[in-house]
Amino acid sequence: MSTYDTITFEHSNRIALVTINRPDSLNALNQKVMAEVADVFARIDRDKDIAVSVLTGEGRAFAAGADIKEMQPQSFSDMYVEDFFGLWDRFAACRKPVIAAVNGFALGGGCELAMMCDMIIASDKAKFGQPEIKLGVTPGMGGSIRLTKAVGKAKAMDMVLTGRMIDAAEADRIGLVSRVVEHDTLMDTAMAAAKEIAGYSIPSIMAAKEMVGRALEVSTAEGVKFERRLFQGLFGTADQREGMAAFAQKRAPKFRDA
Ligand code: CO8
Repeated sequence: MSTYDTITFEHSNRIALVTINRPDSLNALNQKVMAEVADVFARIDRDKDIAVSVLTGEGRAFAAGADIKEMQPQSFSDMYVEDFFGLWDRFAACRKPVIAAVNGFALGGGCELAMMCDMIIASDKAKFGQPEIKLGVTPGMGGSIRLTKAVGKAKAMDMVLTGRMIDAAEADRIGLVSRVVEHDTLMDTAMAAAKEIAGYSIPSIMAAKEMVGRALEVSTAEGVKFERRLFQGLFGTADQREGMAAFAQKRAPKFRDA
């Protein structure tokens, strides 16, 4: 059951589905959306019955960016002292994987939100862009960092400096998205990927997210060490013994998230 105004939240079979629900403004990300997304993902993080989430948008956008009308009158001190966008860090800190099912426009903060997710599955109608330069500003929710890490300097500079939109095929070609699928199959594909992940052991799912995320932050040597410690740590779980025993006995594993 949803208890939110700007998003909907449901979960079953270890999968949460969160939908940004301001279709009239193309799911523009205002303060309330940010607070509600941060709140629901803190719940998801704590909920032992949820392994993975899918995040999508209602209507023809995933999110067309931060809410320009809400931002327009803000001053430097409003933005800086109040840390106007700070709660998005809480979403990015969710320790369980999030699949972005990008159903349409993912622009500005919307593209940045998709890039905070762990996989991006895009409709063939999706459009990505960092058009902030057209508004006299720049990306502000991690876009300059995450986009550059995802697609390299040449494409990131092109998108950030010109503000041009790219289609799903180009996003796929440059490595911005995990998969592109026909629009009508988007949610089925995203939910099927989530179902596959949800069938695994939560400790290994969380460790996998943590180590791949760390790969973007540290040197190869540090990352390899970090991966090894987490890998070794999983040998303290019953699910490691069960997973490997099930393979040897040619049966499906019964994971207990322990
Ligand atoms: N903010 C507020 N309202 C929006 C936004 C937005 N980002 N995007 C669309 N809307 C509203 C429109 O104003 C319109 O409202 P109304 O019906 O009341 O006039 C409604 O949504 C429908 O939009 P359009 O009529 O413009 O629809 P079109 O199909 O003609 O155009 C576009 C679709 C191309 C997506 C167009 O709406 C557009 O260019 N939107 C703005 C995209 C943009 O510039 N995004 C970047 C915003 S800045 C940003 O994200 C900064 C991020 C870093 C800070 C962190 C923030 C959390």
